Amino acid sequence: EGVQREGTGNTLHSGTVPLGTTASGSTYQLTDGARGGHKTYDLNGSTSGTGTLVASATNVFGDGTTANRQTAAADAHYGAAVTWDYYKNTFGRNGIRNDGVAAYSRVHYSTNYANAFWSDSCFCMTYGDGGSGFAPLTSLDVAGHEMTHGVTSNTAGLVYSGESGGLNEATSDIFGTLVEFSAANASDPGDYLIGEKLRSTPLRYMDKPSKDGSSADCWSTTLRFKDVHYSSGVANHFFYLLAVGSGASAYGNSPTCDGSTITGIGNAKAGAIWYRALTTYMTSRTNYAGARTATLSAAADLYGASSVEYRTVAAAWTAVKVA
Ligand code: ASN
Ligand code: ZN
Ligand code: CA
Repeated sequence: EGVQREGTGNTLHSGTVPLGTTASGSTYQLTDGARGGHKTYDLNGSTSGTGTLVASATNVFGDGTTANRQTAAADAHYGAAVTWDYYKNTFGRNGIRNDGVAAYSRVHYSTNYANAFWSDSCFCMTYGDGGSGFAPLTSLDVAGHEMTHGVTSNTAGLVYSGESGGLNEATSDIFGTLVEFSAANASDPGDYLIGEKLRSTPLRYMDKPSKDGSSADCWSTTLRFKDVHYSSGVANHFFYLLAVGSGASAYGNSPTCDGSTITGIGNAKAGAIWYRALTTYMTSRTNYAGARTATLSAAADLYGASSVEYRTVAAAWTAVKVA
């Protein structure tokens, strides 16, 4: 029910953006009929259920500050839309399960909650308001990161521990970053940092993951014992080298682990290789050695086994010590 409309969101992280809304009676609701019916709910501090579907009399949501409780909803609704469009326009993927059905988003989870998470059981994303130095967790890269956990669950199914867990996390950082780039604007121009809009320092750095103090830049036999958010570093570093290359650039400085030099092939090709590897070759138990094989197979399919793209995949894995 209701008529599809284009509303406006005054977001915290992405400026003023269009939102897919639905007119119902005398109000407008955050229901995006153009993208699988994606809805955004306000939990109002609860940690269960769906709370209230976000509605406005004016078809304008939020004021760009946290003083207005619809601002976080506008960010989340926009993040879901950009992520939907990225997967649809880039890979022809129709939603997280590729079945045309949208997940839903929940904002204002709990109190002072400085995290966000995807859940397969509700098929939904949830965002905390942050607090103590943390902004609401509704930036585009985090939205793309969380929804990508759903894509991974429904494709390779990478187990969330050990090396496969690190690859699962890296897959979310990679596509969260590509989602952010896909909607680059003055408020959020695109970078290889995760969560740079949330606090004074980013959560993670893809160019040199060890800048966070915990993540690994290079593969080792003990990598599998690290938390998945840190063992992801090696694959994030691989992806940065593949897309951008080694050495100083506008986006960072990415020394290789073996002193080699890599010339990047760009985000579009690097993303296509990772997506094909994830959806065609990786399985629930793929480890780093398996990720090398999977991405090489994907690169061979897409560009040929004697292509510069194939050789750069091999060189970038070797550069992070995945032989
Ligand atoms: N935000 C975190 C993540 O998506 C939540 C978690 O630890 N799973 O990785
Ligand atoms: Zn994650
Ligand atoms: Ca970012």
